[in-house]
Amino acid sequence: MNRRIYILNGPNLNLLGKRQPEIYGHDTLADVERDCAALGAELGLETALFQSNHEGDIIDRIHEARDQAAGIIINPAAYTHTSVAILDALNAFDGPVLEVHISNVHKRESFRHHSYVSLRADGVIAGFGVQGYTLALRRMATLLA
Ligand code: DHK
Repeated sequence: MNRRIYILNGPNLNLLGKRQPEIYGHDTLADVERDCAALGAELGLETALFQSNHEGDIIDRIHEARDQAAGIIINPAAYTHTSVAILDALNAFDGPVLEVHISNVHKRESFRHHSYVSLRADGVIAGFGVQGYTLALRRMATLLA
């Protein structure tokens, strides 16, 4: 069985560690990639992390996941709150989908309180910092067991 997990990240997350560290922390996306790969090895999961600032690129990765990945962990960043197209793409993926937000979006501006992706996600993590990615990976291992 395919044990590959796609970890997809939306706009501005390439600046993780440099951008508003008081909100998003000091760890970089490379740190997240390394931590997820290490935990994935323990859990018997192969991780593949992608980031794009472009909605269509994220949709293309979700389409690719249909036959390349067993599950998707996604932080759509600002597209969380705007993208019906990403929701539609996730609805065309059969495996588990877990939604991650580094910050506690519910403690922030009201426009961050609504998520299109939550209509598809099997679970949501918000406000756990970058630790949310590894927590989601642990949950993914349980869902795929
Ligand atoms: C990241 C972003 O870039 C924001 O647009 C979201 C999310 C929250 C996060 O907390 O990871 O509103």
